[in-house]
Amino acid sequence: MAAMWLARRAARRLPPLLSRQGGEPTRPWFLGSTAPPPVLGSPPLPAVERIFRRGFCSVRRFAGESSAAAAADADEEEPENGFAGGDQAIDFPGGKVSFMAEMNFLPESHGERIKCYRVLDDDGKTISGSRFQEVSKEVAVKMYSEMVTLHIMDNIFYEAQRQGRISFYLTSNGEEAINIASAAALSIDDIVLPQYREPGVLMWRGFTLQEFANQCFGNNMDYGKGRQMPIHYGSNRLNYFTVSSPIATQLPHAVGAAYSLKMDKKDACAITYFGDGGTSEGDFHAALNFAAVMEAPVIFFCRNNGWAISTPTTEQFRSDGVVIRGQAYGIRGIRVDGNDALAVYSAVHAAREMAIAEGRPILVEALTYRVGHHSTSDDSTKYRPVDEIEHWRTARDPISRYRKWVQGNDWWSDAEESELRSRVRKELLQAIQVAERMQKPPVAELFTDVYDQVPSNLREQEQLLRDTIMKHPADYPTDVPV
Ligand SMILES: Cc1ncc(C[n+]2csc(CCOP(=O)(O)OP(=O)(O)O)c2C)c(N)n1
Repeated sequence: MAAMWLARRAARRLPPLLSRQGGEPTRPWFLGSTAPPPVLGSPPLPAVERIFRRGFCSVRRFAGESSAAAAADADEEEPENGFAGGDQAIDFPGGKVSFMAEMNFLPESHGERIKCYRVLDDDGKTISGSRFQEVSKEVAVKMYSEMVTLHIMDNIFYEAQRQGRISFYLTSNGEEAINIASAAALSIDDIVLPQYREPGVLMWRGFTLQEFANQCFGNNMDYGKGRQMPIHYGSNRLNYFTVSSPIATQLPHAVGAAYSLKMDKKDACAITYFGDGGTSEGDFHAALNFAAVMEAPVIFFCRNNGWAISTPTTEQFRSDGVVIRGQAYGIRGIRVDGNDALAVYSAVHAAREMAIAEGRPILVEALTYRVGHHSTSDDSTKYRPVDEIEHWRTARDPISRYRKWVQGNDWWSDAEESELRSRVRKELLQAIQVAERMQKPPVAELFTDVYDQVPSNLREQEQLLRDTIMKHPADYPTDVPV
């Protein structure tokens, strides 16, 4: 009976919506939209109207209502959603859903953009009323020192590439706070699955400048045995998966790693980093969905730096950034100022606690800007204005902003600053010299570590490579033992 009544009420509400006179419907068509509602029903009759008229009429026929009975209902008071009575919701698979009589489409946006959590203002002062995780002097100073170290390492390795000493490099310029502050909020037992612009996380965990240099020079001490391009760092010891250049492939892996931590009842989570460009990959969506339904303790950390090589975010997605998408998958999230070390630290600290204690994924979107070129293979001045880059490099620099706060607490001095900078520079130049002089892994290593027993086709390839090197020695590096 209730269903019949619902159908009758729905049918009765149709005429104003589909008015042939072209008058305004009585209710907003698109929730929250400022655009005028479309007027359906102006001649010629649009297909959608024909469908709805047919649909609603057939419901009335099914309900077996007479027009007299419908007319008798006409004066009844209407509730807000167009329905009255008890049966306004049905247990569909997935839960109870209420009905509405209006054909209201969900809006494409909420109008106002999701707010961004921030602790430090542009001058490095804590914003009044801001809530953040306390940091000890020791941690605060280590965070600052490592942000500076990362910046210097980037500049020196970048130069080394320009001098032809390494084949490739990619900086984290402008994203030092994201790197170091997020790492500082984690525990060493948390498993990191990086993209490629997060070497600071590894640095925080104790990867030495010499280890960074060994990887970039692909020498005998490189854990990847020289088989990868520079910047593909990884460390078993430090729970840091080897960098994955194919975008977003690390995200589903992170969900699996997090789920295994949960099964083992470990007091740890997984964290995976990715850029705004990575969110267009299918792996991003698969990973978020899996994490939500499996209740995996994983932190999805998106570095939304505005650019995916030359693709700006306006061409990447039309959603309000990335954090909003968490909701669609049933994942809690926060948008944070990625150039504010204290905000990043506090958000990741809280995310980690929730992920582990409640067994759930958390999405963190850090808003920032890629100050450097995408990599040494890129010239970003070809596709974005130089003054935009300069603005972010100077006025919005996360390092100087955080320094003001640390120095404002009397935890840092100008003398310490110059001592740090000259020490790190010296250590790096020394590390590069050592790495450069060290022998390269022998050719044979190219074919190991995948199969327990090297299969015959790979042995053939190895022989072919040796023969080719012997035949054309000038085309091959002399420092790789054949
Ligand atoms: C699956 C895949 N597609 C394309 C590429 C080429 N590629 C390398 S980096 C990059 C841009 C990634 O941008 P984003 O994820 O925003 O990270 P960012 O470089 O800005 O830190 C692309 C498209 C790739 N490495 N992997």
